[in-house]
Amino acid sequence: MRRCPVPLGGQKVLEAGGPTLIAGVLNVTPDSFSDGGALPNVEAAVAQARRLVAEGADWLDIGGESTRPNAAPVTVEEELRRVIPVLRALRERVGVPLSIDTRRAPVFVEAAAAGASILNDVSGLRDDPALAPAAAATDVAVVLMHSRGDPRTMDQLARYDDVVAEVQEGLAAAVARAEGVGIARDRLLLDPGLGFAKTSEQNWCLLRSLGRLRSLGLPLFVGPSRKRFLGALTGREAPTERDTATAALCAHLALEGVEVVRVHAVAPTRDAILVLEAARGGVA
Ligand code: HH2
Repeated sequence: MRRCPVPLGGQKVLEAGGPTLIAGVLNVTPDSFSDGGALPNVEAAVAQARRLVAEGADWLDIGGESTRPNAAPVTVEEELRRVIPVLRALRERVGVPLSIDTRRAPVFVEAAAAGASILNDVSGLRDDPALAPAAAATDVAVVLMHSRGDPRTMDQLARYDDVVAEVQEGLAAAVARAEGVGIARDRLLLDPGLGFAKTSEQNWCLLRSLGRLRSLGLPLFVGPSRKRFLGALTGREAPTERDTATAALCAHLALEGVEVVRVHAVAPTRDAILVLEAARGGVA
């Protein structure tokens, strides 16, 4: 069941029954788990953004704080310093919607003014009580991700009796937080939060049960890219060696009807989705 279209900013909408969109990751951080330090300045970020769009990215997700396990917190000032010049530069130069991957209201507010039309909050509006009202005051779409604790504590919090039911409950609570401050339901996307307070087995369990998360009636956004559970399965130690695994999983997710996948390497995922759809007769 697709509850679309979701407005993504500009002319772009997430169409009901449309193709799976690819959100390309643009991390302007020194310490992200797979690409930290790769984009040391605005020019490098713009060049990478253009590459991702040329490879087929439908939107770009800009983040200035690593949320990998045990990542050191950054100050709001530092997060702003990292993301705002990049958003300003991209607004004029790439023709796709921009999301801001942040847990903090002041970063969101400035990011929205600088061109972000989507909020991607890995805390599902849990961390900063000022973030939900700030988002409600705009017309942005909001990705509500399930997580527990914070980057320092999440690995210890991966304990569930029924991971799918508990993630579903957590997402329902996030939807209630959004609706409670007046964010319309048709602006929301839901994300199971792979790797955020989840073991490999719990990630696979969620991936096999996306139908149950669909019962909340909202589009799904899934971010498997280069994560540890893919390394554990394939034996690929280096996160950058996990793009084939990522692409294969994203092609499966596309066939499952997932509306958006978030990836670092856009080209392999785009090709894998096209090939699997063609082989299954999904495209002409
Ligand atoms: N994963 C990461 C960051 N943001 N947002 C959503 N909605 N879903 C995800 O699965 C997700 C996310 C972690 O990946 P990355 O940005 O590459 O790493 P880091 O947090 O180290 O910057």
